Amino acid sequence: MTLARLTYFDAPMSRGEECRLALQLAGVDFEDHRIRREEWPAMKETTPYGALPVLDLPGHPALAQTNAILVLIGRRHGLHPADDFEAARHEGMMQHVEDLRANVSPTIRMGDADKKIAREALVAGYLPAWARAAERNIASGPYFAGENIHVVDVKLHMAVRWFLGGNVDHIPATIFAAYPKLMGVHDAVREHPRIKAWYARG
Ligand SMILES: N[C@@H](CCC(=O)N[C@@H](CS)C(=O)NCC(=O)O)C(=O)O
Repeated sequence: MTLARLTYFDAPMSRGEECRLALQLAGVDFEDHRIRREEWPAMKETTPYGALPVLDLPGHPALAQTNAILVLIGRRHGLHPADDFEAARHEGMMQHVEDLRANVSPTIRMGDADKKIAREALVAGYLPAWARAAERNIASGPYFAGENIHVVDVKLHMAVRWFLGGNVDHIPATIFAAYPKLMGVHDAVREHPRIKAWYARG
C-alpha cells in the first residue's frame, strides 16, 4: 500500500464523509475505498473496533475512531491547533457532534410510531439545546475558531448537513436555521474551494 486508504460505506454521509472531506481539505491523495453493506458483516471483526471509518496509512496499523482520524489528519496538515488547550477545545466540539449522533442515531432503528415520538421529543428539547451549545462555542466566524478552517469545521458541516436536506423524517430541515454561527460554519465549509472541488469531481 503506497497511498492512504479510507474505508467507509458507499454514501456521502456521516463519519466517513467527514474523514473524506478532511483528507481532501488536507490535499492528501487517498484511496476512497467504499464498501457495500453486504460486505460489512465479514469485514466487521477485522477492523480495530468493529466499525467504520478506518484509515490505513502506509507503515502503520489500521486506525479507527473518527475523531482520532480527524485529529491525526488535522495535526499533520495544519488543520488542528498546535496549542494543546486550543486543540482540546476543538476536540470538545468534535465530541459534541458525536453526542448529537449518539442521541439521534438510535431513532433510525425504531418503528414508525416510536420514531415519530422520539424525534418530536428531540426537536422539542435536545436538538435546540445542542445547537445553542454549539453556537456558544463558535467564534465570530466564518469558522469555529475564526478565519482559518480546521477539521472541527468539517465535522460541524456534516452535523448540519444531516438535517438540511429534509430527509430525516420528523426533524425539520430548518432545525438549525436560527443559529447563524452554526449555519455560517456549514456554509463556509460548503463554499471552501477544496470542498467544492470534491463535489465537482463527478
Ligand atoms: N465511535 C466510532 C463509531 C463508528 C460507527 O458507529 N460507525 C458506523 C457507521 S457511521 C458503523 O460502522 N456502523 C456499522 C456497525 O457498527 O456495525 C467512531 O467515531 O468512528
